[in-house]
Amino acid sequence: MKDIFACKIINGNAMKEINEISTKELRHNWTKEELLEIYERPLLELVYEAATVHHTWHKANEVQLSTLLSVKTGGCPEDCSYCGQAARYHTDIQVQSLLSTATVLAHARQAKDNGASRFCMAAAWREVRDNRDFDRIIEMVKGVNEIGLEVCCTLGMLTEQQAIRLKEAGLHAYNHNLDTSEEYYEEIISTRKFDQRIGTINHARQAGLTVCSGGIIGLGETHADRMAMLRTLANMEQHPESVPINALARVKGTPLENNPKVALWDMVRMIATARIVMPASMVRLSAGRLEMTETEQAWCFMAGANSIFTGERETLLVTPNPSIVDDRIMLENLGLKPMKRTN
Ligand code: SAM
Ligand code: DTB
Ligand code: SF4
Repeated sequence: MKDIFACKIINGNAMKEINEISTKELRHNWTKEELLEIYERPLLELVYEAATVHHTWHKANEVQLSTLLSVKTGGCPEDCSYCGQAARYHTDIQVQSLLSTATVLAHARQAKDNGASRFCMAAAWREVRDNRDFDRIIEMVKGVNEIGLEVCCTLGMLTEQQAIRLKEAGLHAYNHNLDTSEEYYEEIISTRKFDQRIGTINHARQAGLTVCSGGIIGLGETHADRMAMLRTLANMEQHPESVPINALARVKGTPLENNPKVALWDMVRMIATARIVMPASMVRLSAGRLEMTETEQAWCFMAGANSIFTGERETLLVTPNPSIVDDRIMLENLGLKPMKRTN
């Protein structure tokens, strides 16, 4: 009896400690050591803590459904070694110039009918140019906003003026991933610098857009690189409102096509750490879901992921993604429901 009582007190104290962690204010001064210590905790302890933080800050039975559409595909001048859309690699993708506004809006309506609350338009551009294509993107942003979806764009580098134009058209979020750590960056991309990524994120912020920024694991980086990337995000003056965590989608013809598949527990640890250090943000389980079972994805939701890309096209940009039917079944099985718009 005495032992059981003692055990209860110990559990009570442990719970109190976790609750203190999870109700603390947002922090912006994480050290690499702290992040690595979190990431390397015993797995179940880590997931338990991340789940506690998740439950404290969010409705843990809700998942944001975001539909991704590639509005301009392939032919990109950059050399991102993971990307199937870089013109210099010989991949099997179908190059597609900028879609018409009508086509994009038809996809957006379909996405809304399928229960999505967010619509993300992606272009294989190095940067936005002030030309007619950008005028068309502005039209698309207006149209998607009128349909009643939270609009996100990912168009490459951006000036503050361009970000302001997007904001005025009704854009909600700008996606610009760090992709990897500052230290590992030049191993993966040589045609731009890590600082330029930060510059674009700052331009989006200054224009009043929300920021969606995360990265990819499985590029050959170390665990310390992963934590360095998360630290850059977590120590921003304002945390990105959404943090996509992608497992490398291995595209034939790219320099990383033969990289090993990302281990599930690495994905779980990455999501859990992101959840703990940026508790108020949406953490998106992004590329890599098709190679995961429902059970494996459930671990990611348990670890604090609360957003996915889904849609009737069954693709991300150029690689496959689970079907909307399979996703519905999964959400049903896990007792998760689609989140309503956040704004
Ligand atoms: N061209 C723009 C840019 O790079 O910012 C926007 C589109 S780009 C495809 C958006 C993001 O998708 C990249 O920053 C990267 O994080 C992710 N991505 C691209 N290819 C990927 C792959 N093969 N596996 C996982 N994530 C990938
Ligand atoms: C993000 O973080 N992941 C998405 C979205 N933002 C643009 C893209 C994933 C791409 C996966 C590989 C492909 O289909 O090209
Ligand atoms: Fe171009 Fe973006 Fe792909 Fe890099 S990630 S090659 S910038 S489309």
